[in-house]
Amino acid sequence: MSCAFSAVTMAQPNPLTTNRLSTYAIKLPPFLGSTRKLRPHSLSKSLPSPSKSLRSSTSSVSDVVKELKSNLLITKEEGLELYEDMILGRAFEDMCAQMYYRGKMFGFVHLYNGQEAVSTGFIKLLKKDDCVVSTYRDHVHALSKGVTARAVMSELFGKTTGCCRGQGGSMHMFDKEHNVLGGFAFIGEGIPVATGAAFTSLYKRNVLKEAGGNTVTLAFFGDGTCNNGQFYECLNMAALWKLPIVFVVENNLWAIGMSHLRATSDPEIWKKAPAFGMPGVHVDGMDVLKVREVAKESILRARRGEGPTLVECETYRFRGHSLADPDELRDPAEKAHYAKRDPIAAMKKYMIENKLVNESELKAIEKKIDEVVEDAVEFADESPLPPRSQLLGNVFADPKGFGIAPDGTYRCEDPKFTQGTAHV
Ligand SMILES: Cc1ncc(C[n+]2csc(CCOP(=O)(O)OP(=O)(O)O)c2C)c(N)n1
Ligand SMILES: [Mg+2]
Repeated sequence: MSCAFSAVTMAQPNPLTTNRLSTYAIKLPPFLGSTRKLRPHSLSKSLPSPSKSLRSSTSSVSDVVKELKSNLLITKEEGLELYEDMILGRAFEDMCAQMYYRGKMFGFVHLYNGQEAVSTGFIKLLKKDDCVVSTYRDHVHALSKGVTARAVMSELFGKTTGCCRGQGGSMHMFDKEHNVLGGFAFIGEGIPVATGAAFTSLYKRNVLKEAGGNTVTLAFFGDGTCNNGQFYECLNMAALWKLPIVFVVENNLWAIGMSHLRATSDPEIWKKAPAFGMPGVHVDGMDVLKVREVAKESILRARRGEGPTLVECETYRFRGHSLADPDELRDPAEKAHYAKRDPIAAMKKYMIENKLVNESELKAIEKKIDEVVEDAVEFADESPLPPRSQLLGNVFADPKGFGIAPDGTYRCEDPKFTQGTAHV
């Protein structure tokens, strides 16, 4: 499918130059389970809909993905790897919920349940040197990239054994060894960082002629984030410089309690890509095999030096926005619809029906992962808390600017430090 993306997104007639718009029937991709209908803003009633002409300019890429179905064959080993990674993500997050409610974690904690096919489908194709940039919903991206459950759990417990020595917490997973370049609490904040990482890779390859400078960066972010300016600025820059990056939108249809269909002028995010001269793809984000097919091509495109791709994965979160959210705004019918499309159950069914594995092999994986997660909790619980002297470490590029008193001691070592910093 090497040119599937470009065939769909680039070769369509330009609505600005053709008079025959009506030939290209409006075809909204099915926002599968959403019970919401697009409610036009009152202003738009009197205006011709700009999104209408945009919609008519391209056909749905989900059709292309459907055509791939017959090729969605994986080996047993690949299937088991994908299954194990998704089970790890799910079991880890379920354990986080338990630990959060037992008071072991602090601050906001955003879980990834339901979206596992996106992380697994993309990240399991990466090499160690490739980079991942995430959001505040970042635990599972870090796990898929190879950060250990111990390091992620300890980070959540605020312990020194965490991947950021307990200083980052749930929303700021960072791991140099695995090139996890951060979770980011401000939405959209990670997109320029990912764009910079992709630029670094290109610079190393083309200017410094470094061997191995062929890495790819994946930027993950949500549907709500696509209404932020940084998204557009980075699409422009990445397309202009043909950066080796894939922009992965995890469209779970909601931004906290705001429906994507109410907040976005044209809810089909993938269609924004051709405006920047890059392919845009819409894929069923509840199907790890479909995600993986699209991921393969977009990652390869980036590695071949053909530039960025925008991939919109339609997915759903099975829990509230964060563990502090009672999740009362989403329609129970919508939740039930997506619960039936659980990506883990679907993958299990696929592998068993295709006789790739038997039930007991999958059970063995589930048992192994339960042990990994239990071990992570015990490890995190027993790990030490950071010393007070670590408070300002890694906060300022030059700690002398703030953290060190004129006599050379760390200000945070002052016994009165925690009473407030204004006087120091
Ligand atoms: C710059 C900025 N503005 C506002 C917020 C508050 N905020 C936190 S999460 C969120 C919604 C993001 O939704 P989406 O991008 O769809 O991600 P999801 O939570 O669905 O994964 C907002 C607006 C923020 N974190 N950062
Ligand atoms: Mg969202």
